Amino acid sequence: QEYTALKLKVLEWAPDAEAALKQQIPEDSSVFFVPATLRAETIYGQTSCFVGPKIKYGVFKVKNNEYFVITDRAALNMSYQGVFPENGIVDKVAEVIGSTFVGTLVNAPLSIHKEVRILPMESVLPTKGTGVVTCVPSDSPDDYVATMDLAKKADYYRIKKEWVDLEILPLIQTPSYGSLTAKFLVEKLKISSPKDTKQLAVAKELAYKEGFYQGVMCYGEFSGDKVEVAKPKVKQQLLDSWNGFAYAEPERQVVSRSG
Ligand code: ZZB
Repeated sequence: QEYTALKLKVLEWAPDAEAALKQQIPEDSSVFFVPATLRAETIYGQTSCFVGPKIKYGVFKVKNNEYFVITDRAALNMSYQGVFPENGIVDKVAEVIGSTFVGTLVNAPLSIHKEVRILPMESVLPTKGTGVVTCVPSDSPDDYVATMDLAKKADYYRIKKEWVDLEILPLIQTPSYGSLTAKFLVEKLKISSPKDTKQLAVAKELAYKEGFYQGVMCYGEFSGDKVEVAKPKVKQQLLDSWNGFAYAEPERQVVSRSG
């Protein structure tokens, strides 16, 4: 799988995260949450960024003053893809449980919503991508349902409702599902909870197919282009502006020598 990794720069830490990290990270450094996506063309619609609340993340020093928040396994994979100065070697400066980050404000590159919050999502897999997932509720059924659930139970999740109240704008027009594919499919398949994983997997598959083969961009610089055409262009823009980089997942997992 070749993903596009995005760099979401921390603008303001949640208090717990600040307390956990202030000893380890110099004040003038840039720290990035780094979600991996297969759908670069949807990043205009980022409304938040998810971490698994129980997942263990590392804060890795990438180069002078630049740090990434990702899982250990993603860091190790990246270390063989030219992300760190030395092949196979990573410099972990801190270890933090996902829930600690909730409420942190980050910059979402190219998004309509420039500043978004780190929020918890139970279904984030520690074994896939970077363990960080950017939230695009217009086109990802998982993200749409997670967002609705967070808004409904803001107190339970200990988040502010306004962190999930960002407007969901149409990015991609499709013949079968209109321009808000995720909402359409979630309602059509009567999915009411993030726990409805079977139906969510069906919705995701349908959304991928329709978006890729039939979708036409209705927002952004490549408005009017088919998704197939816009996807590599958005990806290239992200690479050129250093807001993203290619991240490949090995077919067989790399195992660290110590573990
Ligand atoms: C933005 C986005 C916009 C995504 C969309 C999807 C869609 P895959 O491999 O087929 O499941 N993702 C990435 N890492 C994780 C993880 N560790 N745990 C859970 N979800 C993860 O697809 C990869 C996609 O799953 C990624 O692309 C990411 O969400 C999420 F409009 O990023 B995506 C129809 C899907 N639409």
